[in-house]
Amino acid sequence: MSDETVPAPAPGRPEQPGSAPPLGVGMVGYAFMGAAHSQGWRTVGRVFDLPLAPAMRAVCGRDAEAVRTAAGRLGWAAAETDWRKLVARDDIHLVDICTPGESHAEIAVAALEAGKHVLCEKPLANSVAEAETMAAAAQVARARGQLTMVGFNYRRTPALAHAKRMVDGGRLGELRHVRVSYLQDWLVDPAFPLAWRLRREAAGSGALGDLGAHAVDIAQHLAGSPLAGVSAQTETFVTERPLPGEAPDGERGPVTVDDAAVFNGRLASGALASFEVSRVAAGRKNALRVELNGTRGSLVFDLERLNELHFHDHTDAAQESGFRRILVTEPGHPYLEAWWPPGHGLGYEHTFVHQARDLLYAVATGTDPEPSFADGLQVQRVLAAVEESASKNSAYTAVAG
Ligand code: SOE
Repeated sequence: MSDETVPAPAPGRPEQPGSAPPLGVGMVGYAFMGAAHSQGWRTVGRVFDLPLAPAMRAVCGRDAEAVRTAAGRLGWAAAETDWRKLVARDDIHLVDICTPGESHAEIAVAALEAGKHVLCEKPLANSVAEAETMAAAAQVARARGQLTMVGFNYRRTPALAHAKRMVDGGRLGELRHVRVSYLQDWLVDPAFPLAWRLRREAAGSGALGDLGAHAVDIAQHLAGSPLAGVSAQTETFVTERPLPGEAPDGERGPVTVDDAAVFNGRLASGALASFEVSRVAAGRKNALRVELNGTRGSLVFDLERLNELHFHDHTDAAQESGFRRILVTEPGHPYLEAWWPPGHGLGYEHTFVHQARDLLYAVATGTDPEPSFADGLQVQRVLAAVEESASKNSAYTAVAG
């Protein structure tokens, strides 16, 4: 790997749009998640009143030309080709990790040791051991005032943030069921190449870590209770795929992660929880669906209609009760004060703006952002339990006949 710092080709935005003091941000990785996080950093100071102004100082990637182009396109002032150099820069106070899971632990620990705050994309790591190392480093760094956060961005959809308020406010009563599915279909085609997300050494797991991590986080977050145990099945339907750069009928390699996982479990609170995650669910594009049923009511959310919540108030008269749609676009709904007039919805990218906002406030006030590395470690333990259960088939009873 060469070691280069190159200025971004296009002049970036002014570092401080307002009077808030700057917080230097450096990002490692610039593909899909890097672009999404960049959008958050670029926009947050233009929308929210902030105690700290993020200054997008440098983005890092191995390919000098590609990272330089990405820096210009995404709004970073400079490009680095060695993450160790980025992490060591005095003008960078927060490191945002958007690389595949295989490098999360090494970069995060180095950044924490260098005195930086760290935001890390989900899943926190590729294994429980790595996540434990990261959480331990975060705890040591916390004593020095450094903060850590995991990029479970869906907590920051206004509708799910509002759902959390409703659950905490008792509108659902005691939760009985938590039901989460997260379905995509980009792997239905067997000719889709063997990208890094399909290799265990790079991604840790498949739909489980990619989508299941979100599903588990949102279930536990909304319910305010961790999973106590799980029983699981996983499946890899397409076991070989063309190597990247090969023709669809060219050389193939083994898929070493799951295409889908189904699991159920019990929360510590006693609620029953069920999960289904898949990247081969034809027709489902980014369908994160959540349903909560409690003693006083139910809530339903679908990321493909992300400005809506459906609420059934079970205390209504039976003759008039039923699910009603709440359009989460109104004053008083989470994050909405900064955006458009009532009724004008938000999208996927806004969750990254909200994530940046919440992290900047946490840094400014010295409070722990959520979800922390400790929360990310706990999700990692759930994912490991799912894999262990699936591999043992222990709670699987074959149907007689
Ligand atoms: C890919 O399946 C993916 O980009 C996930 O990695 C993200 O976390 C999710 O938000 C959308 O889908």
